[in-house]
Amino acid sequence: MYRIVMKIDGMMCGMCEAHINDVIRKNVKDAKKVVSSHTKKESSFLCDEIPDLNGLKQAIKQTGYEAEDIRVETYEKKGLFR
Ligand SMILES: [Cu+2]
Repeated sequence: MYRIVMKIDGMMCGMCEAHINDVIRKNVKDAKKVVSSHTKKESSFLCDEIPDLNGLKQAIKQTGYEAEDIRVETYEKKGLFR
């Protein structure tokens, strides 16, 4: 699995967080644990395959926000199979 972490500019409140979460869910079909924080100016989610990050960036831009930095980390599920 991968964890995608994005720095988002323009989020001011919980509504903005919900907007970004919607954009992520619409553009990344297998996105899980979608979380956005306007205080951290950051959104993150888990996915099995690395999605089209450029497309996601564009979709976020069209919603009125700016994804400035997108980071891909490998993510290991811990403890699920024990
Ligand atoms: Cu807002």
